[in-house]
Formats: sequence, structure tokens, C-alpha cells
Amino acid sequence: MRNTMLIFALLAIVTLIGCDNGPRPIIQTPKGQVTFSLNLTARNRGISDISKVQIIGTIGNSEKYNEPFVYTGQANLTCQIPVGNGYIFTVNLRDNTNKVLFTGKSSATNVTTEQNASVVMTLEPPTTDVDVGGVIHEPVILPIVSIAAKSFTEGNTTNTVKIPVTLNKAGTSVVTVKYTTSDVTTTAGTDYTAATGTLTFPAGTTSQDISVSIKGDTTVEGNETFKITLTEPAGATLGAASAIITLTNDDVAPPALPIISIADASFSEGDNDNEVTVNVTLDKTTTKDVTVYCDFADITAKEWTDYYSWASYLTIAAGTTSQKITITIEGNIISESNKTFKITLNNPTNATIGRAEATMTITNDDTKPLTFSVTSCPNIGEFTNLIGQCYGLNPTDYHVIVYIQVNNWWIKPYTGWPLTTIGGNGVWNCDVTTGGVDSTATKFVAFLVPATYTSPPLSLGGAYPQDAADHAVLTITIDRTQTITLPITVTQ
Ligand SMILES: [Ca+2]
Ligand SMILES: [Ca+2]
Ligand SMILES: [Ca+2]
Ligand SMILES: [Ca+2]
Repeated sequence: MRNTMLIFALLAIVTLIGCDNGPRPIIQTPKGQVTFSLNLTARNRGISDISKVQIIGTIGNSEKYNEPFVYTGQANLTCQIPVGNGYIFTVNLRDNTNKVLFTGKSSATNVTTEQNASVVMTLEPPTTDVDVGGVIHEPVILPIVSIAAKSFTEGNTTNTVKIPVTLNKAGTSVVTVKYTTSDVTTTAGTDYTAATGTLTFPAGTTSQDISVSIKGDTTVEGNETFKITLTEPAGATLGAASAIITLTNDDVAPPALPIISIADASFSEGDNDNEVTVNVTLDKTTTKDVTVYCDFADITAKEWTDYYSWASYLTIAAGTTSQKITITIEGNIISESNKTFKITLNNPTNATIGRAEATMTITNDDTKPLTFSVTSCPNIGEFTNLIGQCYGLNPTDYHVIVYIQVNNWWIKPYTGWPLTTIGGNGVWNCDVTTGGVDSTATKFVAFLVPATYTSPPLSLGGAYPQDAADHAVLTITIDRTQTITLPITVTQ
């Protein structure tokens, strides 16, 4: 049976309208806005019986909203409701005794929908005289303002970079947001100029740039970072509120200079002057010629006695890694200790010095016993010299005395200079045909004698030089009438 109080037809228009009355934290606690329109129609009867309207919103069993209104006959009742999935709201129409006349109840509604949604309300008790329904409008969601990390090549001079700040959607009104820079690994004023300000997004725009002046240089350094922070948005809410800005290094250190070095070396002395070489090396090639000054200094060896070279600049050509120093080793036959000298490198160009000093060792190779030899002997009638070799002595400590026998007379080929000196390499060389019939001599005798000995004049008649023989350390006698096999060697 129809309730006699239902003398009117109620048309409840439930409308969520946009809440664009200024910025609100929509994302965190979004709300829609509901307008109830109570429209009296021809079917309405006894509308004055309705004195209150109550709107109750629930999600599940949880009541989220409960708002009573005094009904004064207006067509529209506006209220805000929270947003949520499965939202159900109820409209109670009461009389002045607070008795519920009708209850309109919606089905579950997703109030966060981005789409406008129709809401159908079922009245209790059922009636065909009252229509209840409406539309849910999407809540107004402010744009989200964000900034993203960005990298810029530093450059070598001051330059301006632009860092975009974006809205996820265009606002319907002007959006502003403040920004400021702060150091992370950069130093403001050195790496960039600190910046602060306010960005303004005209309605309908979604991007604005922050300009920052970057102080590029040519110093080799790591990447550096600073931060930009957004604050105090107006007409928008903050999304990613800060971002790291990276200034990437674009400076490369020049390649390191090659390292120039010299290593220790040793040489067998030999018995004569002989050239040896020592390498000066680079650890890598270079595109430029490298020069370095090489100097010599005695340690136990004596320059010009045991070795010689010339201090000078040495060049290692571009693309190569070594060059030789040539040194002359002055060999002798003297048994002696190893001797050393050093080579130093200094004043390099296009290189840095690694090992600057090296010790050169002249190793002794004179180990033979006292030895006296004839290595070359002219035959009868020839005019070449009698030549020999000594070892195991200091040549300055000995002389060689040579006599020849001609027609059974012993004579000295050199009457004024009877002593033949021994060369530094032990070689001695005596002209045995200084005049007359010397080339017909049938015998030679050579005495190795101390340098302190001087042979006396031969006795008249050409007797054998017995005094020299008595002072000789070693003696070689050659009979040129016999077959001679060279060398002839005697040792002590
Ligand atoms: Ca740079
Ligand atoms: Ca730099
Ligand atoms: Ca030697
Ligand atoms: Ca020697």
C-alpha cells in the first residue's frame, strides 16, 4: 500500500561536481563533491513534509561520511564525499520528526573513476512516485609536478643548461613551483652557479625549464653532481621533488710521458781498445723525439785509462724505444780487479727519467801466467820485424831485449836503444834489420827483462849476451837455419 505521505515525487539528482575551488591535496585524500538535486515534479505531493536530507557514505561496513542537511526547499544540496572503491552512499529523506520517509541506496560505486558515472538509487520503500539518481563526476586531480635526473657534459667554458620540470598533465589554471640548487659533490660557484627561483606553468602547459649556468673547465676530474629540489607547488602537487644533475667530465689527461732509463751493464775488458754499447731505453714509444744528456763518472775505473766516451745528448727517435751509447773500453793484459764507472741520465725532453744512473763494470779477463811469445819472425833475407806477445804482466814493468847473431857475432840491432818496449796490449815489435847484413842473421834471442834492467855493452868479439840472459825472466832463442813453427811461447 502506498504511503500516504508519498504525495510528492522526489527526484534526487546525485551529482559529483568538480571541486576547482583552489589547490587541495587531492592525491592523498581525494574527495569528490556531490550535489543532490531534489526536483519537485508534477507528481510531488506534500513536499513540505520533507524537512531533512541525510547523506551517508560507506565502504563495506565502514561509514565514511554522514552529513545531515536541513531541507529548505532548495533543488540542490552540495557536499563533499571521500573517494574510494566500492563506495556506497545512502540518502535518507526525513520529516520534521526525524522519521525516515524514504531511503535511496546506490550500488557500489568507484568514486575514483576518471569517468563520470551514473548512480542508480533504489528507494525503500519502493515507490513509483519518486525518482532518485545522479551522476558522479571524477574528482579533480591537480597536476603532479616533477623533475628528473639529467646529465650534461661539462664543457670547457661557462655554458647554460636547461633542466625541464614537467606536469603529468596540463593544469586548468596557472601552476607555480619553487626550486633551488644544492651541492652533492659539486661546489657551487666553482662548478656551477647556484640557482633559485619560481617556475610558472601557464594553464595548458606541461613543461618549464630551470636554467643553470655550468662553469666548464679543462681540469681532469670525476663526474660531479648537484641537486635541484622543488618546493611550494601551487596549483599542483609534488611528484619527484628532487633530482640529481650530473656534470660529466669531458677532460682527458694527456698521455703520460715515456720513462727513460738505463740499466747496469758489464763488459769483458779485452786486451785492446774495443767498442761496447749500452742501451738507453723508453718504457713505451712516443710521437716525439726524446733527448737526454748522458754523462760519465769514474768509480774505480779511470776515464782515458780504462774507458772513454763523450758526455753528450742522446736522441731516441719518435716511434722507437732505445738508443745506444758507444763506449770504448781500453783493454790491457794486466791482471787486475774488475773496475767500474757510472753513466747518469739527466735533463730529458719529452720523457721523464726512471732509472737515472747505472754502473758499468769492466770485468778482468787477464788470468794467464807470465807468458812470452814470438808471433812473427822474418826468414833469412827478409826485412820484416820480429814481433811477439806478452801476457800476465804489466807492460810498463818489463822490456824485451833482442839480439841477433850475424856471422857468429852477437849484436844488438839497436845499439842506441836496446830495449824494446811492450805495448799496453802486451805486443812488442822489434826491427831486427837496422843496417848492414842484419837480414842474414842466423839466430835471434829475445829476453823478457824487468824494466829496471839495462843491458851492458856487448864484449868485443860478439860473445853471447850472458848478462842479459842472467837477468831475463823468460828467454826465446830462434835458429833461423831451422824450420820455425810460430808462435813460440814460453811461460814462467
Ligand atoms: Ca671540460
Ligand atoms: Ca673538468
Ligand atoms: Ca785484458
Ligand atoms: Ca786487465
